[in-house]
Amino acid sequence: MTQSKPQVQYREDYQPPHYWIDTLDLDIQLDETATEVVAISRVRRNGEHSEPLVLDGEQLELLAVSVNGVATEQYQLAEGCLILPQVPQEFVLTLKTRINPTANSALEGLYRSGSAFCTQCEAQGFRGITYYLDRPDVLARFSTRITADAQCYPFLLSNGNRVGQGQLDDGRHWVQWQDPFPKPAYLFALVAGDFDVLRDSYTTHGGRQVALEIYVDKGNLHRAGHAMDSLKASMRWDEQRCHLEYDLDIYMIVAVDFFNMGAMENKGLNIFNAKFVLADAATATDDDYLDVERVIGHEYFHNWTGNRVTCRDWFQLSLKEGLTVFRDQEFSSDLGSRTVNRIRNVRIIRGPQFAEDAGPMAHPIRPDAVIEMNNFYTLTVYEKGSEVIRMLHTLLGEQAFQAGLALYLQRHDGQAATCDDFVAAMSEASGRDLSRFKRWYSQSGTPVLQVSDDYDAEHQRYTLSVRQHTPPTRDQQEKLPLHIPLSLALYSEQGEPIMLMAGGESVGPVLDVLEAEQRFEFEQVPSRPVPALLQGFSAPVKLEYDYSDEQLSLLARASIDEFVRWDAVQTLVNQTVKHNVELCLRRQPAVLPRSLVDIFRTTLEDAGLDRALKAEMLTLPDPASLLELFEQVDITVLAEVRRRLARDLAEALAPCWRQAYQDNLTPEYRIDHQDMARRALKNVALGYLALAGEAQWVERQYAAADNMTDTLAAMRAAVRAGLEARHGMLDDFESKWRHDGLVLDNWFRLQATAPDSDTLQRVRELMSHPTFSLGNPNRVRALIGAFSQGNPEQFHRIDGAGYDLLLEVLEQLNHSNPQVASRLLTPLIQFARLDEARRLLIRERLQRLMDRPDLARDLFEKISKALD
Ligand code: B3K
Ligand code: ZN
Repeated sequence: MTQSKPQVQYREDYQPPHYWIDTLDLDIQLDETATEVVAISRVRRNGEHSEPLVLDGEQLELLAVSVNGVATEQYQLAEGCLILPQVPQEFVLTLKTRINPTANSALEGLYRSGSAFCTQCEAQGFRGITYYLDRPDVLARFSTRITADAQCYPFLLSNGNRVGQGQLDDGRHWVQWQDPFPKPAYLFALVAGDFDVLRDSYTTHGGRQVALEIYVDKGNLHRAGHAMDSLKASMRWDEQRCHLEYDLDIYMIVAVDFFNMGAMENKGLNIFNAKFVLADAATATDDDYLDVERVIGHEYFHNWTGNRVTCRDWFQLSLKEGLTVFRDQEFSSDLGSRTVNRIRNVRIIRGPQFAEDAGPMAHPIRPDAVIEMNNFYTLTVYEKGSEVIRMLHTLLGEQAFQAGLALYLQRHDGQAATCDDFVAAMSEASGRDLSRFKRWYSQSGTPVLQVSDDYDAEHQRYTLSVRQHTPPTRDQQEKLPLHIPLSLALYSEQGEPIMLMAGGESVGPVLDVLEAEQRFEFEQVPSRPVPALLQGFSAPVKLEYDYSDEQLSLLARASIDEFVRWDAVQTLVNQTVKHNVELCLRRQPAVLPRSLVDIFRTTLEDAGLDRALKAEMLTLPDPASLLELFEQVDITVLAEVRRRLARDLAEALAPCWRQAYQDNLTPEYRIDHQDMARRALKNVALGYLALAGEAQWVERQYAAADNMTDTLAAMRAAVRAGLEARHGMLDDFESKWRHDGLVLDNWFRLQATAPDSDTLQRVRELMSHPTFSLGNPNRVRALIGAFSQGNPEQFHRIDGAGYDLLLEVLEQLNHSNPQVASRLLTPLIQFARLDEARRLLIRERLQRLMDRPDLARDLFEKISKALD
């Protein structure tokens, strides 16, 4: 909660700390409402100066201060800090503070999750536990002694190794932890509670025996197996692909119900949102299984990219996050389908990440100015950050990339590094000049790549003209040309690949686009080719090339690269949607291009295609990415056009959908790629059958389903198509799963995203459901987040009632959990593509929030930019 005007911090202003802290010994006496923390730091002046020691601290009750064992009153308390004006060169500082974990609804620092205690310290939560130099470039060796009631809290966990424990006379017990690796405070963790524990072990390549422990709520042990398998797979993958091994004797994961985001990579003690740990056939979908694997991998990979080498300051966040997302994407791709993984990641960039670039929060992957750091855990820093790493991988190749990664980790092990350090290591290991490439770190916005071509039949010469520009963003008007890897293939009109020849020799597929305008010439091209541009989405840009329907059909059918096939279908759908929106505005009937129907049919009939890929090819782009095709559009028209197109495809291909459905039934539930792919395709077919009005398939599947994937797919099909049967299914589901919040989140989500005109009213009713609580971020995201971000049509109602609902929720969360509020705000600030009438409605509501005297920093930062 802010009282004074929120301050902007600038990347350029970075200064090394005035003091170092080498060790921190914590003694934490846990109590639900009055936890006492004794923090003993060895402090050392950094260089010659007479600056005071300024420690960060929030919501703390200071009980005692001593320097070298002598109590002192030579200190001042100011907003958010404790100042010690005159301190020795080196000394021991002892602080005693008191905190109230039960009152902590923001879920940052030390808080209660159900009946357990847990922590979340990234980015700046540690200052809610004690006064400290809460910045990532101060690395200390931590030891932690936790004392708590033995009956309520039999497990007392922290980072590192357990080095002592004991029982006290008053029914309390204690455990002492020691972490041998120096770390910044944001990686500190503590958990106390009663759990079931799944235990296993892993022997590293180098022979270290590592105890693996997963802590879950009592009764959930049978849902932890997949997380354990995923952890072992992650450890193996990092050894095999990156030659990186684990470095402690124990690795713990704790699943909690109250968590602001997905999970946290605290050293040796990951804390997870239970959503990304628990999975069994009865309660988890195929996608949930993949998500658990991905997030377990992500947090594990942070042990090297994040923990052993951390960030110098928070502006460098993408140094660990972009790189670790790239690593988890590679992990998922090596274990499953590379193409399907790529498609899913690209959908995120083209939809919500591009929307972020177009909105008031546009920022480079390494931001320049921040008010509230939690606002910068964004799709840009994470997902676009990962695209930047992927481009490096594309430019360098696997071998040089791995050499660069190894050099970076070896050079900066135990340090807090910068993005420049990373690029320098990549450049040195590969010998490549990456100076222009570095602009990807400093420039915000979505670059546009305009490509045109020319074929000279007489000389068999093919020329590509490439122009790049990045439209101005709110934070940055001037943009410079970037180094863009443009992956290209050429096909003959018969669909045969044409070898790329330039300067008399065969050349690779990746063109280095470096200038605002550039031409690339290819020789010995026997006929006018069809170009497959930006293969694999080789750069996070918007591509503009005037493809004909015939060219796209050819690529969709014949490209050797599976991603290109998917992308061609998407482009064809995008072009159809754009055209139909124009027709609709002119009050003319929509069209269903023959080429699109044919491509859908040949895709379904292609026996050689992976079924999971087919499922992706036959899925229409989501509304968010369609929105990005327009400068401005009436969202109702867009939703109507999309729905109409889906219905037309459903009807035009009804026999094919029936066939695909029947061909892909799985006799029993198995979690392997083949069966998951079958279910994915079958359930896409089911969605179309429902739209074609064939309710019997949906009802039959719901009744017979023995797994959550099929159950939810049937419900989703019924809800999306507005089938009468949806009511019975939803009621039945609720009565079966009322006791399980995580499962019931699917039920909230489905209803919140229903196309029905009374959805808003339904969402209001669901807010009074016994399992719903504004205090639990998972519930809030499942109901309010799904409605406002996953149901653009109903959320953006022209009467403004959708906005009012979100506003009410935000006003409450502004007090209790600003971080969650700030994430929910997204659809209200991303109005760039909306029509004038809706923008006005939104602005008026934003202004109401802005006028609040108690507006949290998190919301202030975004709203002030949006209204600017
Ligand atoms: N590093 C954490 C995210 C922390 C978010 C703080 N608001 C999880 C992750 O990216 O792995
Ligand atoms: Zn991360």
